[in-house]
Amino acid sequence: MARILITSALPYINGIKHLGNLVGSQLPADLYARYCRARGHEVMFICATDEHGTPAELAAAKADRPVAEYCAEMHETQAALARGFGLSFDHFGRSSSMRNQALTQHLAVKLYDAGLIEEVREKQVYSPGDGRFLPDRYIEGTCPNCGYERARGDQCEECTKQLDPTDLINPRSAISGATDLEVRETRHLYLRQSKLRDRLDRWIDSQKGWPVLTTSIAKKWLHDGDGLQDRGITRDLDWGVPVQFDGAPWSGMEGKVFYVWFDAPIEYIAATAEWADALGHDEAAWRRWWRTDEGADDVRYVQFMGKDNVPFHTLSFPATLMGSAEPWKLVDYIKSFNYLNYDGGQFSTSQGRGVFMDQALEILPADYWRWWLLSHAPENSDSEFTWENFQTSVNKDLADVLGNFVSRVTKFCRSKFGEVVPEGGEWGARETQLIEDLTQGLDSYQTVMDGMMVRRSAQDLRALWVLGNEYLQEAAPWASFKTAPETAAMQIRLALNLIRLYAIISQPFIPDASARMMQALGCDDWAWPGAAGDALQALPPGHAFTVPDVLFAKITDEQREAWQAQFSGQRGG
Ligand code: B3M
Ligand code: ZN
Repeated sequence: MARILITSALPYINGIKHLGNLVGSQLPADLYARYCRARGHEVMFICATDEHGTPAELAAAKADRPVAEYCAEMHETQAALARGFGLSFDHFGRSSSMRNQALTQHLAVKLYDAGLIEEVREKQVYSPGDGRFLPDRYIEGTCPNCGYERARGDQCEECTKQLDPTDLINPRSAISGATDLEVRETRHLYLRQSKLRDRLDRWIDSQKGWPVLTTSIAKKWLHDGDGLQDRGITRDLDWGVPVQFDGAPWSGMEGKVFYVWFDAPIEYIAATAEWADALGHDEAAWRRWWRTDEGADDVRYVQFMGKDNVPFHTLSFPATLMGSAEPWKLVDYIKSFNYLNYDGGQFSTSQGRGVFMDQALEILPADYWRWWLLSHAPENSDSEFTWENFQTSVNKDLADVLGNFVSRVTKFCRSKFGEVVPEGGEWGARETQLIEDLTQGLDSYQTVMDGMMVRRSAQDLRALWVLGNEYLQEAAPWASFKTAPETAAMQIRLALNLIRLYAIISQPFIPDASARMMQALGCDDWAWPGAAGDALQALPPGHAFTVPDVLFAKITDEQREAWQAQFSGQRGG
């Protein structure tokens, strides 16, 4: 049994997330967390809302609400949607928590003590029309790297380059559109990341088996020059972690807060402390996950995120932790994702394009979405959601393959043997063959799940479902029942046990359906199968079950067309 710390990138507070966001971090992280728990590991699965910075300010202003209230409400909304999707966080925290404030300020002091923070007089964009300094995200313009015309002052969404606002070509205010921007002088704290370049470089080199997507982005920022420039970690904003506080080694920083990307990853740690607080545990309870001097040296730490977040997790956050000279646990493996597109274009929060988490759950239960999203996760390249593809995959995989197996087996048993597991004789040659195939299939499934190969895992799981259908087709208990009812009984006993095995191994993908299968089987022994042959003996003859309601309803052409039309434009309301 291992101890596994899992964090998902923190969703911004600025609105309900779309399915592209979901599949880029929270959902695959949940898949892995559920799997690790099912395998008997001790898991700490952490997520939180990322509540600071200009995204929060802008969204609150747009909603005409005080930012603190806006964040509190939107946090509850996002937490409810996370529950709706079955995301099994041990804690869903808030980066605006006092825990995060204290830890962010603490780490800043440690970095200062280590000579890694300096005060810099810098010139910053001021908008006379808006009457304020414009933080990075309030400035839009053309990316100097790729020419994308709607790049923001902190990062180009198109090419992932981290930017400074003054890099932008033709900059304009994102608040008012004003182009009469001036540059004025102000003071900020800078993190001297460049001093850590060699250490980071060696650390990244020492990581074994990271996905190419992760290391290539990290290496690019280390070696293409400007990824590891010293960066300002403070901003002229009201909402955020205050830079001036009791015991701060600097002065005159009133009215400034830490940059959102400085405090957001620290919230991974702080949210674990929030978890301990919520459960009334002591400090040691969370520190054993994060302090290598207090037990975290045997923790395996895995992060999930979209590719645009990789530079912050491979460079900036490790720089914060290493630079503090305190024994914080660093990430062991970063699983990163490309983008999911929507029906010939991009999902877009600002343009309300695509399907959002709340809308998805209004249409269909979470498992339908979980299955499609995970089995089409944008791992090796971008992938695309289309309604046709969604319909096909739900109808074929979930309804025809898994759902149909469960329904045929339970109904046949009820009609011939009643709602109890029948006895029958010993396994024959066909059953032995099936057990061999299941053993191989399970082995492969576990290997790819361990390796977080999300699509491959879905394929392997589906292949295991297919084995059951093939078996049923060939064994044909409805035929054997006529001539050899004992054989039919044995076949159905195996098949009922196979439903249990499917429930257990499918649970990381489709937890609700799995729970319903187990409930119908009257079983709460979720032990992960060791040897397939043993697992198929778990439900003994005479064990009572019930026939479950339809597990997965097929999506009709009419439904598909209606949804296609409903989601073709911008999100209403
Ligand atoms: N909120 C960006 C995003 O949602 C950011 C992630 C923070 S992870 C510490 O893509
Ligand atoms: Zn760009």
